[in-house]
Amino acid sequence: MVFKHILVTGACGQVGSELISELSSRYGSERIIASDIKKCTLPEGVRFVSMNVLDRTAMDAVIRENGIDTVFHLAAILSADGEKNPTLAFSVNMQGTFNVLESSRINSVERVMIPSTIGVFGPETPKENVPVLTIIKPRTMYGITKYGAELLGNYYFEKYSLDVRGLRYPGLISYKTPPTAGTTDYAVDVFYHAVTGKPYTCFLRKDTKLPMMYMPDAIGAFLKLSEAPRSRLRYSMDYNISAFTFDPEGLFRVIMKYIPDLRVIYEPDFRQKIADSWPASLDSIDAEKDWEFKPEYDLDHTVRDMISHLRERLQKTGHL
Ligand code: AKB
Repeated sequence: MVFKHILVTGACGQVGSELISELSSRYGSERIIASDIKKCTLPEGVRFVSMNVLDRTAMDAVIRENGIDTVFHLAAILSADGEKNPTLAFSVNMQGTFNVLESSRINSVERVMIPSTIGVFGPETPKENVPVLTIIKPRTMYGITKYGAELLGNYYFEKYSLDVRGLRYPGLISYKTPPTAGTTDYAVDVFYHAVTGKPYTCFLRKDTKLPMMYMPDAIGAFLKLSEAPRSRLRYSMDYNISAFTFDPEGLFRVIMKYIPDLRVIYEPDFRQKIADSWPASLDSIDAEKDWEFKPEYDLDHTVRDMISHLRERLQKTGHL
């Protein structure tokens, strides 16, 4: 399938900003409309529309007037911010997703892509090698609403044949747009500290194992799923994917191979409870079988790439 007119919600976030670059080089920037509540820097030729996903009237107009056939719905409140403001998380993640699905159905959108998360799992979920179908009893507002979004997506596929697809992201490591609102963000923050020679205070315990992935693999996987023949997909919204697992101590050890003077202290805060309710590793076998998911970056390669890109960026902007 060739996507003709693509709408991306949450385009300025950690995933959105990198997805937009890849979409515009693959399909052409003129095919893409980036939407968010605040404008950000976008690749040349990508049009920005200021849109709140809670504004259904505005969403209908953007989709209809631009002949949108594909929506990448990334607008969401992440786990840590969701615990600070559960009401906002409920509105954006549930009502926002419902608006996208309903507007897509009414306006004949062909495909809707929605990322889910390891946040849908809870303390009763097995800790290791979690399969797609398992015990799911999230305890955070983020997890509850993202699981609700998974169920909604499945419902729209079964009831209305709207081609909705999604995958459960692990923690994502990236250097282009710093994340600010999640529980796995320590695994990004620490690089900024390491590269600039500042000590790092880690908000998780040193033995907190979580599944993780480098951003190029996360974007590659999302696009691969979006392009896969529907007939090969056994699931709609809930493919598990992950590249590797580590705890803070393990990550810092690898960083110290390249930056030996990194100093870390541990001061776990409210995010520890969130992380403790999530699994340590996922089983990606269904994604591998159905749409050939195959991450390229292992942890060492991720760390080397992060350090060199961050150094380059901070030097360019005069921060190093
Ligand atoms: C978060 O920490 O909230 C996100 C996630 C795992 O979905 N990065």
